[in-house]
Amino acid sequence: MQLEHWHMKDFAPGEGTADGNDGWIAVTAPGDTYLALHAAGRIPHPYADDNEKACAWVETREWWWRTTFEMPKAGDGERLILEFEGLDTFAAIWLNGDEIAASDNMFRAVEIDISKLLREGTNTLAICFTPVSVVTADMKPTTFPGGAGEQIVKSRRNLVRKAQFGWGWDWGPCFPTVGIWKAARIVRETRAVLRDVHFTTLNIDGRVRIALDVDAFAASAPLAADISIADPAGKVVAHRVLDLPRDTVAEFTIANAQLWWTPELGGQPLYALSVKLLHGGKVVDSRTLDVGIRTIALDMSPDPAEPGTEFFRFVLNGVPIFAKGVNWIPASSFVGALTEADYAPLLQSAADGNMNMVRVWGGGVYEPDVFYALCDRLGLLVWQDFMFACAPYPDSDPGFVENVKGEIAYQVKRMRNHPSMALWCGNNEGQVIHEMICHVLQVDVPYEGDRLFEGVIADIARALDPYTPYWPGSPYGGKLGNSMKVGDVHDWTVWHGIPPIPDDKLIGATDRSPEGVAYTRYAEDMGRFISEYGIQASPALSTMSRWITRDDFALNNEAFLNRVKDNPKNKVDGMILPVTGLPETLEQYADFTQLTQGEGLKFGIEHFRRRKPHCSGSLIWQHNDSWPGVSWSLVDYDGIGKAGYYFVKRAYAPVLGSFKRLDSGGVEFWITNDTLQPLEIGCRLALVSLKGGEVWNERADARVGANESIRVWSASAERIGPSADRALIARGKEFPENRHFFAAIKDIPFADAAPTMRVEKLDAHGLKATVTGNAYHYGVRLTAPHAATRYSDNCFDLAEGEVRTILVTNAAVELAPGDLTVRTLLRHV
Ligand code: BMA
Repeated sequence: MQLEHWHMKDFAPGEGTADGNDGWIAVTAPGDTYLALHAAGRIPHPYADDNEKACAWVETREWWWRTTFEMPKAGDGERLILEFEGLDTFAAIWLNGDEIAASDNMFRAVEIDISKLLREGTNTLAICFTPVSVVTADMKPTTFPGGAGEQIVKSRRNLVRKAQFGWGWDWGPCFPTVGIWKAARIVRETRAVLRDVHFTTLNIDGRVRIALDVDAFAASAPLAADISIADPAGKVVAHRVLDLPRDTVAEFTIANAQLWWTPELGGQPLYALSVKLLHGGKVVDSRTLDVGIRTIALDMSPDPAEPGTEFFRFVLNGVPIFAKGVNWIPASSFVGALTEADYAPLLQSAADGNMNMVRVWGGGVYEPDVFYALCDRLGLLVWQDFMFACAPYPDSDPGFVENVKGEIAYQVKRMRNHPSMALWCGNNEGQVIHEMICHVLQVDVPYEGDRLFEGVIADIARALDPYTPYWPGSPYGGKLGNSMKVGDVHDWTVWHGIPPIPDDKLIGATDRSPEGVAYTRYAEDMGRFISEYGIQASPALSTMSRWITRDDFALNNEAFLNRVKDNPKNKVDGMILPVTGLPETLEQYADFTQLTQGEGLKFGIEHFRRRKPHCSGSLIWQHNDSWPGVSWSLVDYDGIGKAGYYFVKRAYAPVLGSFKRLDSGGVEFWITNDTLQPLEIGCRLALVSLKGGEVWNERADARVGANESIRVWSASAERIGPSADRALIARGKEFPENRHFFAAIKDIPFADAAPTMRVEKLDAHGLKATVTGNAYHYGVRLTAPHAATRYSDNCFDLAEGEVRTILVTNAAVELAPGDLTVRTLLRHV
């Protein structure tokens, strides 16, 4: 029985009680206190205007949630288990006036046997949530060396097993949630239950293993497990009955196993694993799981072509891959209210963007089962951080460590069966911030957290899931934790101005000058795997204006600056100044920041992919938003892809054709082939004048091996005669068209005119737009007024006479041809 309908009420800390009928507000579980308050008219919408301040009182109150239910008592051989998948966070659980259990970790499930506690008739269940600040008030703080980093370890968040972003981050507001954020239910169990089913692929010849954990709490007859596996067409390909408790493990070899791949390498066939627990021949419990047959490994062998370095590359079914993806943050501050309808389009946009990996970042939450199931279906590998970020953690406090142990075991067991699961990672940026602080302070002390990330957590992850690699942190490797020679890199030279670490040494100091943060500095990054890098851009103006109701909303005023959480709030200026120049209006701000993000990420991705296999991964910071703010996201809170999303989609194509500028002024053209098919490339390189016409055009032929990146063409500066009004264009049927300019975007004389567009209706939810270039158009953007509209491509360049067909769909809204407009993004200052 699901316990969905609850009521909640707030009190001064220590004064709450579940009695009385006044002032209780309806709330659902899973759900969220802030949104329930808003629905009841107690607070304005937390995301609108500067209501963050108006909601600050919520975290200071004690919250009670209560519900009533009726449930027949446990019969012979039965028990009733009250199950909470997640309570946020310091919760005392009361049943019929008695406190029966307590919980202090949002990331652990709570299970209580209530068989003997139930009443005939109505039972009252109540949960008291104590404010976090009350609990942490007496705790000894844990800080970085010298007390550094106080501002990032706010509200003693690191002492509490609760989503760390709740107290605000450099992309999100401060809304520390409280309440029942995951499912709550009572389960009637009979005789015996399946506590866990663990599926593993042992090898790619189809050898798989299923291990069961059974709790036979009142067995009175023989127990058995009926295990079967059906292939994607539904045909049973493996079947066995295990005698329990003697046999708990079954191994099968699936004939002609269809392997699970990322999309550029193959399909995502899912097999249906079914386990039935039999007591005296009767089914008492069962599980069905979608599983995939695949192996995953992390290759960290020496890279002979770059002496002194090690690879950091994922190996899927024996094939080294280049990870193309994004970092994922919680899709709302109010995570308890998210559903599949929120996850599906966001993950689909990652898959549509030619991505094959998503990193679940450690400052958020372990995502719900549906998130990983979607990744399984879409072929998105998951780099899973454990939920620790940018802080030291009290790793010598036995109570804290015990709590973490329970959390890790629960979460690894919950997520390990997914074929998408590619890496367990200790935390986000704990070690690297510590090492940088030690470097600056010239001290040498161990990181508080090492005992967790090198010890406790590593041991549990390896024991419970020996077939998925474990990595202690992100970034990690080398003396300063952000080495280009070993491990993964967070590249924040661009945007934050943090110096790169080419040789286990910091080069220079933080430099936020336009030259210091220029996106061309990605070319200095010789790292193995770039697991974070990014550039901020405005969300669509429609997204901003939906949440900013003030009449005076304008560029850089208070209403606007509330949306910017990074500091200083004008950090973007240094990025865009040399690219597009500074904006004078909100409209220009949106265009300029979006184009700079797009150009910068395109530049970075192309550089990292050309370096394959020495670099084997690019994960952009960040895919999504938790609220309608200004951030590094590619897709804004309303689900609208920024220009950067489309730049990234093209640059992440399985086969990439990209230009590399040489110091000599010459240019090379490279093909990066991430597929397993060797390619015979026959492409055209054209030097065009942006005023019209071609200067020259030639054919380049090349053979590019499977999974290979090579230079296929080059031209000297003399041949090109680089100037602002020229562009090199590459066209070939194997890769998305690409181009190279010879001046900053702001200095290039692009046509102001929009291309011609013809729109046909395909069906109720689909349009086909044909756009034709009248000149060289830069950043052609198609727009429909509805939030979740999808475009097969957008924000692209179109040369004179060139014709492009774009499919426009919206699953929820009927589209009419007149809905679609076209313009070019860039407006000169
Ligand atoms: C990294 C991330 C986040 C942060 C981002 C942008 O540090 O791990 O903590 O939001 O960069 O600054």
